[in-house]
Amino acid sequence: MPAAESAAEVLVERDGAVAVLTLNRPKALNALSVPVMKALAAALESAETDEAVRAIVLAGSPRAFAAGADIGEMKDLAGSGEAEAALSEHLARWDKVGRCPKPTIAAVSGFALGGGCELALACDLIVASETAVFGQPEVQIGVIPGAGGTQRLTKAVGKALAMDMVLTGRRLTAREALAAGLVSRVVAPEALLDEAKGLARRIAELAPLAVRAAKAAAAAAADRQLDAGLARERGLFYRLFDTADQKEGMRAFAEKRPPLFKGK
Ligand code: DAK
Repeated sequence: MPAAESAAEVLVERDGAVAVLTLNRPKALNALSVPVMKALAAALESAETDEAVRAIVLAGSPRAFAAGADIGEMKDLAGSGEAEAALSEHLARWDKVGRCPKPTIAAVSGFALGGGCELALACDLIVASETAVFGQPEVQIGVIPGAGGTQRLTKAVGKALAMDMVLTGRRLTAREALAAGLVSRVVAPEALLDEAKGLARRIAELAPLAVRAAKAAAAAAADRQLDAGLARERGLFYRLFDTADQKEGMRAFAEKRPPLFKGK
């Protein structure tokens, strides 16, 4: 991988053994559209296969790590069949992050909502800026988290807080996320990238095979029964595309008005 390479949607920077992948769609708060996730998957793959890369930092912009999957791309999907056909390849790219064998660190500043929160949760560690805001607001637009939020969030913060978040869309500040065990460090906004890179460099200096084994072993504890939970979540997510409330919720967002849900 070249030392510095910039694609439109994801910027790739190499700093020694650390690859920094930066989501770069700031005007849409890094909404995770198909092109963004394709670019991220490609950048991740290249960092994974590059033997000189020992740790990966995933970052966003100051205002948003990512405000979720792109609602515009989903809002008119006619039903569960169409949603699954249209989204499964796109959404499988979230899984790539969770399955990456190298240590991954999310550097979160600003909004990490919906699929953005799930992307951060799929990383091994989250370092947050004091401005970070975490949430799973999908229920406010007629769906549920579909990229692991109901599973990984519950494992990270426990049932009570996870239920509060997924049932109401409650957001956590960086300090609340630290107290809840969702993130491991909170730093000033200007220190975020240095902190994440420093952490990545520290990991990159250690014995690579031991690091990989440590990650695999810790993941086995954290991810116990994850696959069954993910499959259940995914099935429920797609089924919601058969409802009028999903259309109403997403269209209302696009039209910048409050949704009117009817339970249909
Ligand atoms: N999608 C598309 N555009 C978005 C967006 C999103 N998620 N979030 C923000 N934007 C766009 C806005 O439309 C706006 O565009 P313009 O109007 O300027 O063209 C621009 O970003 C700035 O946003 P706002 O004007 O809304 O900025 P505010 O500061 O007023 O509000 C906000 C910021 C983050 C509170 C607000 O934008 C917001 O509520 N955004 C939506 C958050 C949300 O609901 N996220 C969850 C989306 S659903 C799956 C994988 C993934 C997923 C599902 C399944 N599988 C593996 C099966 C994920 C689903 C989701 O993430």
